[in-house]
Order: sequence, then C-alpha cells, then structure tokens
Amino acid sequence: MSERAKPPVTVLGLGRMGTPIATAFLDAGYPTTVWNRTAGKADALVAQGAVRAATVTEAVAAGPLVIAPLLDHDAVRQTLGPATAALRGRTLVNLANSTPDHARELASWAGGHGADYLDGAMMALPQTVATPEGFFLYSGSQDAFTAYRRELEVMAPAHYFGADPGAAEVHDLALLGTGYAALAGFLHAAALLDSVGTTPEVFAPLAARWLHGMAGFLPELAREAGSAAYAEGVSTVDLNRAGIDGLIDLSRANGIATDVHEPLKTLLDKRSADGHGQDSFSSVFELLRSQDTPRR
Ligand code: FVH
Repeated sequence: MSERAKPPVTVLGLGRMGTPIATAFLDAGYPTTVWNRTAGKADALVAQGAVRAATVTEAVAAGPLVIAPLLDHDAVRQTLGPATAALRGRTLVNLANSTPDHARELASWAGGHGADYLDGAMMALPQTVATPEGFFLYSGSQDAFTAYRRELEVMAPAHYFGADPGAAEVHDLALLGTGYAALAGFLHAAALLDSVGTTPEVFAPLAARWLHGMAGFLPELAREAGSAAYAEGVSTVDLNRAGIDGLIDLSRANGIATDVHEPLKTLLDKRSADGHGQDSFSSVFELLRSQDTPRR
C-alpha cells in the first residue's frame, strides 16, 4: 500500500513556538504555508521553502490543516475572524494557551463555520519542539486527531484526551500545577541551602537527581490515591508531619520563608487530627478531591 501523500499545512503565528513548528513541517517535507501578523517574521521560513500567505484567508485556503500557535484566545479570534469563509472543510488546531471554556467556545465557533476543531496544549519549549522531550496534548474532534495524527506527531508526541474540547487545557493546567509545586519546592530548598553556603547552581544537579527518583514514586502514589488503599503505604502521614515540621523549623531558624510548605503542613496536620496519622502520605488526596466525584 502506498504511503498517504503529505497534505499542505498552514501555520498561523510565527512566534517562539510557531517558528520551530513551521520549521519542523518544512524539515519533514510538508508543503507549508505561513502567515504572521508581523509579516517579516516569515522571511527566514520563506528562505527555507515556506510559502508566505498575504492574508489569513489565503493561508487558511492553502490546505486542509490549519495550525495556530498564536498568543492566546483573543489572538486566535482576531486572526481568524476575517477568514471564516475559508474555514469550511478545514481542520483547525488551536495551540494557543486557553481556558477550557475558551477552547469549548472556539470549537463551537469553528464548527459553526464548517471546520473540524482540535484544541492543543504544548508541553514543550521552543527548543524542544520536534524532539522527544516535548509533548502536546489534544482534545476535540476524534476524527481530526485520527486523520492528522501523523502531522501532529511532526511537532511533538501527541496525546488525545477525548471529545470535550476543554480537556487538553484541563490536563495542561494540572501538569502546570505539578510543575509549579516542584519548582517552588526547589526554590525554597535553594534559598535554605544558600543560607548555609551551597549555591543554587551547585544544588541544582542534586535536586534534579532527587526529582527524577521521586518521579518513580508516582505510580505507587496514584495506585493508593486511585483505590483509597492507604493502609499499606511505606511513608505515613505522621512520618511526613515530622519531616515537614523539621523543614519549617530549620527554615525559620535560618530566616527562610516557609510559605511553600505551610499548606502541606496544614493538610498533614488535618489528616492526623482526623485519626489518619498512620495512613499513607497519599491519603492527603482525600482532603483535595471533590466529594462530588464518585470513586471509580
Ligand atoms: N514560549 C514558551 O516557552 C511557551 C511554551 C509552552 C506553550 N506556550 C504558549 O504557546 C503559545 C505561543 O507562545 P509563543 O511563545 O510562541 O508566543 P510569542 O513568541 O509571543 O508569539 C505569539 C504569536 O502570536 C501572534 N499574535 C499575538 N497577538 C496577536 C493578535 N492580536 N493578532 C494576531 N497575531 C497575534 C504574534 O504575532 P506578532 O506579534 O509576531 O505579530 C506571534 O506570532 C502561547 O499561548 C503560550 O502561552 C509558550
């Protein structure tokens, strides 16, 4: 069976993410049309073989797959507003950071103009586009994801989270939250160690090694939280209360702010006061989860 031909791809928005995305399509041999509000940003891509569209309508009309790594929801609406007639029959992949509700609204708007819609969230940096380190999340049209999976994988490994167009953005925010907590913990630790003479630069590789090891703990944490199996955990609430109390006491003694860990101390103290001190650390999940969500 012959391989499907590479469809023309349009990239709207040539900022820090859009430029490596368009470059990846060119490198992969796709006919690539580009458009950017500030037209000069397309010059280097045109020199590499991209076609510069004079208008958004021309760009959208150039092929079936329209990828929009624009700044935000407003930028997407402002950019595509004048090009609605060209959207019919196209698949729009919105890669701008959006709220879940904005993604749903855009999906309905695109559908009203005859376009299929995929919402995307880029878990990547400009330098990790088209490398195994980055990955993109998608939700919305299953047909579009299936039809264009090969093209989506040109930008980054692609993960699909279902028909609700807002789902990719929810997962994006959840991953950001995971990262923020780890990075805030690192910055607190760096401040603490700085006060005893270890610079943040010296500490960073040690912290990276530790976080790498901690990542291996996630499946166990997930299994306990997912099944409410807190009796057998190796690291109890009370054990970790002692740990966090020690960290907070030492931080105070060294003049380091304790704001990062106070919320976790509150949760652990509450679990213990409720009689769950010997449960696994993962049982904090019970204080965080919505009581309206049934157990699966
Ligand atoms: N850069 C990063 O590290 C992160 C990585 C994770 C994902 N985010 C999100 O990606 C979206 C794009 O971000 P970006 O870094 O590429 O952003 P910029 O380099 O600032 O480029 C923005 C492009 O959007 C165009 N644009 C902005 N406003 C409008 C508008 N009203 N109408 C039309 N186009 C607009 C802008 O055009 P120009 O300023 O060059 O004329 C750029 O093409 C974003 O959601 C991040 O949160 C990035």
